Amino acid sequence: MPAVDDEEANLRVGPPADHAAGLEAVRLSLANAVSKMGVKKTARNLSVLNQHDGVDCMSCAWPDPAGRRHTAEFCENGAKAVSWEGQRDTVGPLFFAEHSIADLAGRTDHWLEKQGRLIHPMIRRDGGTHYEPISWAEAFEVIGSHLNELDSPDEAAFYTSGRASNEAAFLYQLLARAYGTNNLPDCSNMCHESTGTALMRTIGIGKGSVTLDDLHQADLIVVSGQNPGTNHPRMLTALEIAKRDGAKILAINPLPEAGLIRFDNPQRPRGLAGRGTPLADRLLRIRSNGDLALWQAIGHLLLRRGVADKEFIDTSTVGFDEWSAHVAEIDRAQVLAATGLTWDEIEAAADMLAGAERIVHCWAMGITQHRNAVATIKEFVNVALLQGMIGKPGAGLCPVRGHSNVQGDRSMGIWEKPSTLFLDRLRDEFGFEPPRAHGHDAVDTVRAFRDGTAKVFIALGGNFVGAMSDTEVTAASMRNAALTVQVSTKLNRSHVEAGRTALILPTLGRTEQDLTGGRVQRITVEDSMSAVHASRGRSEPVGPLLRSEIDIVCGIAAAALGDRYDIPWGGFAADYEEIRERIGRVVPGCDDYAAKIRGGGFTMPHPPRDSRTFPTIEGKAVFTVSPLEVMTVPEGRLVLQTLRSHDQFNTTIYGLDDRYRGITSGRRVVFISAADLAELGFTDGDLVDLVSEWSDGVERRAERFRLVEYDTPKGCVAAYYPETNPLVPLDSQAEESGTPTSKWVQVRLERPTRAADGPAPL
Ligand SMILES: Nc1nc2c(c(=O)[nH]1)N[C@H]1C(S)=C(S)[C@@H](COP(=O)(O)OP(=O)(O)OC[C@H]3O[C@@H](n4cnc5c(=O)[nH]c(N)nc54)[C@H](O)[C@@H]3O)O[C@H]1N2
Ligand SMILES: Nc1nc2c(c(=O)[nH]1)N[C@H]1C(S)=C(S)[C@@H](COP(=O)(O)OP(=O)(O)OC[C@H]3O[C@@H](n4cnc5c(=O)[nH]c(N)nc54)[C@H](O)[C@@H]3O)O[C@H]1N2
Ligand SMILES: [Mo]
Repeated sequence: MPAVDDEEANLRVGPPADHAAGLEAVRLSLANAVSKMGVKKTARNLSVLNQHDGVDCMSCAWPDPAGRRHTAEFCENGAKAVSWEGQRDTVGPLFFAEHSIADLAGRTDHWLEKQGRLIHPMIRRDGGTHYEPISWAEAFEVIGSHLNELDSPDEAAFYTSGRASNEAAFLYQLLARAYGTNNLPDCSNMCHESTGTALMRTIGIGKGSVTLDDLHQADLIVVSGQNPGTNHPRMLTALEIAKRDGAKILAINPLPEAGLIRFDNPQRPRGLAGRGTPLADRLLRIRSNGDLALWQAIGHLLLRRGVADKEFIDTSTVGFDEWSAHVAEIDRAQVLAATGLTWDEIEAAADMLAGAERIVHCWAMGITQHRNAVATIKEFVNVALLQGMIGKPGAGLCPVRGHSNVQGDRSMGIWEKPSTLFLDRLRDEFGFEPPRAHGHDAVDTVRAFRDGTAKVFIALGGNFVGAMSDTEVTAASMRNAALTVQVSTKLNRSHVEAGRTALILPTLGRTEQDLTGGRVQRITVEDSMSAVHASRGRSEPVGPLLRSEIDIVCGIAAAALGDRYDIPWGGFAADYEEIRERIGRVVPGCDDYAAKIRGGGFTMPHPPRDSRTFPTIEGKAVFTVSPLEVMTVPEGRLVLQTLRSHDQFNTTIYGLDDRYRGITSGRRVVFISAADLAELGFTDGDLVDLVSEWSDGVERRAERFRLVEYDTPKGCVAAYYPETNPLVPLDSQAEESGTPTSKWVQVRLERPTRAADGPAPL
């Protein structure tokens, strides 16, 4: 029996939870940590998590409180991330001798990662069936010679996942640009790219404008398209603090996510006992992609009620007249069709905004991964500008980032579209002329390998094949590469769907002590609210051959560039302070970086937040007009959103449960409304294939999912990623930002084509 079906054999479905966290979460996180790491390592790792001079939790980018911290300043899912990294099992040469790549390719993502930590550099030589051990020196030579044989530097791509430290990211972009390309795709391209695009245009900087204090002081917090109970559990503490001071919460989500309803804070005695604090005062159960229409309607209603911060609009913005003329003419029927809400519900939401003085708008993937995501975010901005909610205490825009250092990586220059200012400063510091042409983002990278115009793929972390859309196309494009290099901690899909020559380079995790160059090294990270600080791992590395990401980047750079420029790669690896000195001279907003880090960290400047100055072309904040378009699907078709369970970190599957949604021991489920079940002639428990439909006529199929009757709006279904990534067409992208539309895939349901004992899908 194949691995996939085995894993799903015990799938059970129960009622969803009505609140998040609590005692159960503490019990589960500790039991899990001890089983993975043992008692001593658990104590060592968890006691320093998110503490001053401790380890920055790598589970998400939520900020740490400024003053006094709890002794347990982490959440259930942070503890899972730490245990997963700290796992004692290892995957070395013996494992790879036993398992051919073809064998590994037949395993699930869960199985692959569960095998343990990678501890030896490995190579699949051209034509080989297995990975074989290789020395670090030869691995670097292989990379150097491949890079130096390319016809153009643009035939290489340098991918980054958002866990890389600022130091590693800074050197990595330096390597790519000194080598000669801006092909620096990253996980942001699949994540908050739409946010960056919308905010750059409207407020002049692609980052959120709030601090944690602002959240605590807000009197209304809007949470759109986000499931904080699972993905940013420590945000619930901030919501609870704000609520205690009288704040209201407006949540907008197709699903009644447990963490939006009630929070049972495990860090407080009351939380341990009861069912905690009710969170959302109003939960708008919006249809997928209804948000643009909703925010235009809210803008319309606020204007009609005369709500406007006239002084702010006059002094600090442009475009108000055009925007207000546009939303004055709202088509109610269109809004109701798009949102699936009643007009009364929308009025009630507008009342909440009209009655508030300090509003924070939060959002995540439910907003950014849609075709019109950029327009939707611009609409939040319009409403925030109308009410003057930027650059004042207790108010602002709060895109909630995913990976723990995804924002820092961007600050450090991981971007395929770098600014002229950044490149000029890089040139002045290092004395070479960086390439100016924009590079490939994630989707363009797949296209380039598919079409053979790119040949060498290097990944600083992540799981490009597992995380990207259109899995079959992405996997085939990577198999087309002459060389793929994965700097990784654990085995994943990208190691088995790899180039003709393929390298796996094992690296230290953030919880591990980094003694590169014979000294205790720290790295630095930036959180979702632009606070930058150091992190230092404490536990002993799982193997003696592991190298830090920084050391690996320097090794690649030395092999590829030799002494082409006067860049002291060896010196950087020996002392990370040297890297921080350079960051301070190159990265805008990071003056005296090394000194500030030694002093405990700092918050990056943000002109709109700090002084209501807007570095846009107009020199002011910009109201923008977006046509209202209602996205629909034909009769008998459904809109699929692909999301995370409570037991995964992106493509890393910790376990097969989704406690808050009532799922145990399985992941191949589709959440669907009773009305759709009835209309389409299915019942709860039926097995179906999901078939996505796209204008290219290609049939994309994900097989054998169990239907789960669930409280989701009619026409809108949900299933987990990455299992559903084969359904997202490569060309289905957000306008302007290029993000794959992971929250909007048109599908139909079919009775399974494959018998239970047929060959398994991936
Ligand atoms: N434990 C854990 N933590 C994580 C991660 C993880 O996988 N596990 N991933 C990290 C990363 S990289 C990221 S980016 C974040 C992701 O954090 P989230 O954005 O919370 O992640 P998703 O699971 O994709 O959830 C999307 C939410 O948007 C809702 N939604 C879907 N479509 C729409 C829509 O059209 N409109 C509205 N209003 N809502 C919609 C869904 O119902 C769901 O609640 O979390 C980070 N933190
Ligand atoms: N359908 C669908 N697709 C999506 C999404 C979705 O909601 N739906 N979400 C998208 C989003 S928001 C994101 S951010 C991307 C995520 O895309 P990625 O960031 O590429 O993927 P991850 O699953 O986070 O990467 C997991 C791998 O990272 C490696 N790793 C872990 N820790 C470290 C470390 O410290 N150093 C190094 N070098 N490697 C490490 C391990 O080998 C592990 O297997 O996926 C995107 N894809
Ligand atoms: Mo993300």
